[in-house]
Amino acid sequence: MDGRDIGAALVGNLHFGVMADLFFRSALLPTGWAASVRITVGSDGAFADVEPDSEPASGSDEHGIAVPGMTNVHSHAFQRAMAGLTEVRGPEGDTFWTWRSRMYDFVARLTPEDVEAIATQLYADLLRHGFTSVVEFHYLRNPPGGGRYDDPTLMGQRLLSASRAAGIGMTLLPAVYRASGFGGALPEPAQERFVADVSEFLNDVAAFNRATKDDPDRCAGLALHSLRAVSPDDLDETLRAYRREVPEGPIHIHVAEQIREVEECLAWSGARPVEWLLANAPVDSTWCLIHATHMNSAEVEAFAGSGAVAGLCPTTEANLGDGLFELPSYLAAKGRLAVGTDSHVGLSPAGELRLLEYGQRLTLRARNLSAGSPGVSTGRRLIDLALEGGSQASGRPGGQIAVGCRADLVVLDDTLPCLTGRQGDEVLDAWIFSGDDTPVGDVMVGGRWVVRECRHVDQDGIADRYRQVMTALLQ
Ligand code: NGQ
Ligand code: ZN
Repeated sequence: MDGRDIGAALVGNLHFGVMADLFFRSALLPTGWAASVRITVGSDGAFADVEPDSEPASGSDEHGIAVPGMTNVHSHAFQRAMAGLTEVRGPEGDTFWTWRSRMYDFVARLTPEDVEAIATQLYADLLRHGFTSVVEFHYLRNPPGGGRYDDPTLMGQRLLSASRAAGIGMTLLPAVYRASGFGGALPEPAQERFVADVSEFLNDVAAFNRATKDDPDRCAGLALHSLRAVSPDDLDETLRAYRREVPEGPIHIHVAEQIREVEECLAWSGARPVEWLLANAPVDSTWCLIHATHMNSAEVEAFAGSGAVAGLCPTTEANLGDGLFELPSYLAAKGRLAVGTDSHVGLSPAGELRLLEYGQRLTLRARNLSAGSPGVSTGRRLIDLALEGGSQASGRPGGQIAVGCRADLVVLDDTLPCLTGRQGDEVLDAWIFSGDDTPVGDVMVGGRWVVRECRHVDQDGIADRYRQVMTALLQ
């Protein structure tokens, strides 16, 4: 069953113009927690009506606790297939850079069919944990060894197909990748699968914009892989052309993830990566800076003031030995954030937010550091920030259960032990801080149920295909 079939099956049961008529014991609305909430979804897949203190309509579904669906702001889908395969110590000390060599070896074998099967399984798993959309930072562009596919956008089209099959919302960002180091150093042989001319990347953006034009659950944008992979001239040329076509489209870039990257940037330019980027690119609220781990206090202030979003990926950052984001000072400066699962060693919003807070607790030896003010729940604050920042960075407004927004929501099952007796924000704190079992019961994207009772609606078919692909890859 693909995404379209899921929708057709559902519309068939309801009267014309309404895709779903739902009732929740409680729901997190823009105004806060509300009880006895009746929600109608229009045939366009957007919320048509949200009524607190209501009675359930006769025949309408009754559910537990509704919270807005969250955007996963950073994904390289293919890396999911390597999770757990890079944890054996190598001959020298293992680092981000030795991991990257292993990743390049793995990438060398992947076909478009492999990537589609891996991405579909990943997206189904992300949905099961409560992400309703994903920003795919797409740089595995060319065939093994280099060259071009007949359709140079093939890999990106496969990612879009995977998102449709799983039923997850998507922002597809083709990533400009031109160089192997600061200042335009020639790419390494292993990077031939990623590189192309600036004009080719701009064609990718145009093609993905066309492919998603009539799809309210998908859109395209632009990524710049990193300041290591894009020289200042290429950056200027790309941004000028992109802005002519898409004045408000999202722009994402990896920045300042590793100390070595900071040192190389300083040696090249005299400035640190975040400092250089803010001084040399028009960073504003359409931008999302991925990781931004290593910042001094001036960079923290300037980044927060730009209105851009910090795309934080705590489980991958921990796995790769990156370091800790400057969270307290960034939040004090009113910085915006979102979370992503990046290499997919974690799959859940709760897992990312928990590690974000725990990293700070471990280093600062204190508690509830993200909450900001007395009386505020840590889980609520983190979820509010990630919903708002995720929606901003995705270029697809949402992250709210409100009339007119896409009907993306997550139903937490309050019959489970971990949520027993929890009220209001305690539900969110229990979701994040009570362990690994996910209380996500059902998930809706654009008005379609894609997860029911903890299972993806096409779980078995997706897993069969994934198993075939992985068995062949790993033999
Ligand atoms: C990536 N991943 O593009 O997959 C990168 C590693 C690089 C993360 N930065 C490659 N987590 O940065 O050169
Ligand atoms: Zn990344």
